[in-house]
Amino acid sequence: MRPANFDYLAETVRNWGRWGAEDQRGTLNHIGPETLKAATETVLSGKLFSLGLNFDKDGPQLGPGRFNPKLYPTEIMTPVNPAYPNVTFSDDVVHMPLQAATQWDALAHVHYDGALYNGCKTCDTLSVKGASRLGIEHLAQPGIMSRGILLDIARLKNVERLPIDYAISVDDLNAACAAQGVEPQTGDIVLIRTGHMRCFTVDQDRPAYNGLQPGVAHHCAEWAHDHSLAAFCADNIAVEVITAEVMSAEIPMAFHMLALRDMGMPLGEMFNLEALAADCAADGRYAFLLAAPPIAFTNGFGSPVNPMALK
Ligand code: UVW
Repeated sequence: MRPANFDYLAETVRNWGRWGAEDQRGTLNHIGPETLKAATETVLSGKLFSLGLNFDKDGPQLGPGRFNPKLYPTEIMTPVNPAYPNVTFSDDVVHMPLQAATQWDALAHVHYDGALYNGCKTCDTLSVKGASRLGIEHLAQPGIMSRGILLDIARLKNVERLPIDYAISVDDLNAACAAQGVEPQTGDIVLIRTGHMRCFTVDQDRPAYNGLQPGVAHHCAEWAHDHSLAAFCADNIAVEVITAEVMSAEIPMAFHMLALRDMGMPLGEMFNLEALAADCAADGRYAFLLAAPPIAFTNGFGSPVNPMALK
């Protein structure tokens, strides 16, 4: 069976054609010059937070499909000019999935019923060459920057981390906005803190981090649509709640499908929100300037990112 109300939600949130038949940036179109100018007004303290995990062999992946990055130096202390061997350079190569750690999902990342965002047919779009449309390069030009708002659901519930089967509801999102003093605005990028990141960063328990996990329920897509959000990110692997039920439904990972395929809304995953959340709790300010530019891997289904929040 399809998840509850799935077809109604899909029709309600679908943005196909809204920004033209050729559009490949989806809800990032909600970010205009006025949004960006207003976003800079949230910068008051000059405190900067990196929300990215390190990319290395000790990353969050379990393999074999998605594995942790392998770094190979290809030049080590090679003289720039053999005449002066005491002046050298070093280079390296990295072998890694674009989904290895903190990442953006491109709009081509998921589909159902033969179509991707904006009605792009999968048979015309997806191949061994990657995504001929909706690849990550379209989100990278001119990049992703906007006002970010943190909704710390773990703090709202007074826990360090949400239970692994916790499905964040629209009521939770509204309650977090009220408790944390933020009102979602057009073009905002919402960051959801579940606390699940601590399975990896504190417990170093990769199977637990990759396993069942708290996150948003699929009907939160309508909330994102109603608020004209630009993107949705979280500290877990999948943004959405991952339970046996979510994975065994006829449309598994329904929030992914509604967000990426119907809305054209990029998803940011494995954002490390711990330090930012502590600072927001300390000063009571949950809005900031967020810069999270993907790398323009042409035809790519995703991109690593080192998001930065400036308060
Ligand atoms: C899938 O692979 C479907 O999801 P994620 O974006 O969480 O990696």
